[in-house]
Amino acid sequence: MADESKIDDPATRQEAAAEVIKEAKEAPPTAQVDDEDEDEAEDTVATGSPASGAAAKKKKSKRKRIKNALTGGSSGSSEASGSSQSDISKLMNGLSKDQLTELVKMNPGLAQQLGVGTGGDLTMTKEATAAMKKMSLEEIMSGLASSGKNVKDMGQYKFWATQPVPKFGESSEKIVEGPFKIIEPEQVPKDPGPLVDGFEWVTMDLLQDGELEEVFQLLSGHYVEDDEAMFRFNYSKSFLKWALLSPGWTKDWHVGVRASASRKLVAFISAIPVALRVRKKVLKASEVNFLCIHKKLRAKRLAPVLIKEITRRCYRLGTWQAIYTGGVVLPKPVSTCRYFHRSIDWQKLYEVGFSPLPPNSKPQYQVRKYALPDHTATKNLRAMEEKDIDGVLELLKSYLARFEMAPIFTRDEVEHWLLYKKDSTDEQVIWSYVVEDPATNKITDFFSFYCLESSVINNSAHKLVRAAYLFYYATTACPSLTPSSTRTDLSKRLNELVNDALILAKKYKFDVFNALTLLDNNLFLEQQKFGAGDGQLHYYLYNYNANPIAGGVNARNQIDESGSGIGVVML
Ligand code: MYA
Repeated sequence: MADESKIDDPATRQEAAAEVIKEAKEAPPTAQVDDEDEDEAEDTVATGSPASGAAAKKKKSKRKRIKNALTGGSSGSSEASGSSQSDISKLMNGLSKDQLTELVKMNPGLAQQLGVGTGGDLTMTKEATAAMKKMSLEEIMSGLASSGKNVKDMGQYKFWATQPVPKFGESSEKIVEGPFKIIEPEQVPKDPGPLVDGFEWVTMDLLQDGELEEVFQLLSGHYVEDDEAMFRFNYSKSFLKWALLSPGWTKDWHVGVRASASRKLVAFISAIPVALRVRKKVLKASEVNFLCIHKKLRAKRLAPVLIKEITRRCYRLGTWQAIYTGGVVLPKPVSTCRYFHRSIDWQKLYEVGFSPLPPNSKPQYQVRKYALPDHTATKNLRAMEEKDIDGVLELLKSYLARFEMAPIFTRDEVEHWLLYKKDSTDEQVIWSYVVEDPATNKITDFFSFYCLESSVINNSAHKLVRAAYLFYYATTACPSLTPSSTRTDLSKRLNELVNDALILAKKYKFDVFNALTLLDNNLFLEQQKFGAGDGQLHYYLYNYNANPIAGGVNARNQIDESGSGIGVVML
């Protein structure tokens, strides 16, 4: 799944940093800036009266902003990492040198973690940078220092500690990759586990419009929101059909929970099959997505029950591994990517609170900065057609072979995932374009993006943000496909293609264009004016122990020039 992310706002982080310093001055020297206990204490206060509740909420959100300033991101990652080394690198990234100096003076514990003295000027930046460079890929990718004292204890992951997934704190030595456990088919229970009284398992039939509508309604009211609850993903019904009825799909993997009396759908989880290559091995795996529980049923340990049920159903069909993504830190990511956002309609993004106005700028400067031409520039670029399926498949297969983890697409999957059929009654979800060489009729390049809208919560002027997400692309202009091609050639070509993708996204009325630090995206993100987001996406494998894979960000959570090993784009 995607994670709700918006443009990271350095000004807000600077402002929050100032608050951190103010609070640090007022607090005893050993006080930690914020932690879950404090949040919980505030929750209790918030139940007092509506007025005190609002005040407490405001305070909580202020604290959260401070926490975000320190951790540089989602509460999910900070929840698990406390003030780990990786948080510190984000902190350094977010604060000015003066602020950092002052903060370190106020917090000797932090100084110790940074490996610097508490007095005077922060001439430690170089040393701290060097220390960060020494961090293992594992530490960087998981966004956690696995041996750091602030890592959430594995014992606190009551459910995940029992599952065949890697654990935090385990040795970061290179391991021989493979399944955690081999399950005999006869060991797999034939029936679902029990649910609490009043609820029952259902298998959703998404070919029935009524049932599709129910899943849509559940997700549109209760699915992923950003940390400040400003936006919530709004996967359309066409999108859900595209995402969940892909080649090889089975109804059995569309699992719901209904309230027995009202028949209301209150929870959902899904899986689709995927042939996933992790380095040299190809796994017959499932992609688990759209885990969602009605807001009123949260924190009742229903999620582990749903996860166990989808696992049982995958096992029953001989699928022993899975891939899933999320914005929350769980044991233990195989990779971590960062979101980047390219404004298309800057004015609207500003009005809904997605994009900040940078200090010393004016709205009209921002609008001008993100202006795009009306027409694409790449020669022989056109919308993908049915006749292109084989050419795209061949190109994509060779291109994805360069990444450490990538799907192995079939012809049917290329058709399903990439080709928009004009005669379809569904609204368009996927936009794909190819470049055909007129001399050879070969497909030399292609790119695609999909549409995922987000509801804007509590905004009277705008109800939706229409976002394009960069999906798969490939080009022959890369060294492994064309030996005479250099990395500079690849970068140049990708910049041309992505610039055209932006122009097309503007033509189709998208407000923003999102991409992660995966594939070769790092070669164009900055040049194409993508701004760093406040969201991360962690990649996880179930029942498969793999060495970490670079996610395109370094220890400072900034673009890593050496690129990413991730070649899987999840919805
Ligand atoms: S990611 C999208 C997740 N959905 C949302 O964020 C929508 C909004 N939120 C909700 O609906 C709920 O908050 C959810 C949790 C359902 C997320 N992935 O029931 P609880 C653990 C995995 O009391 P709730 C996506 O769809 C948490 O650490 N585990 O909590 C991919 C704790 O365990 P532990 C998660 O808040 C899904 C336990 O759940 C997640 O009411 C991949 C608490 O349960 C999460 N995103 O509900 C699923 N969030 O005690 C795994 C919390 O150990 C698939 N938790 O810390 C694994 C592969 C299975 C197939 C294998 C086949 C071989």
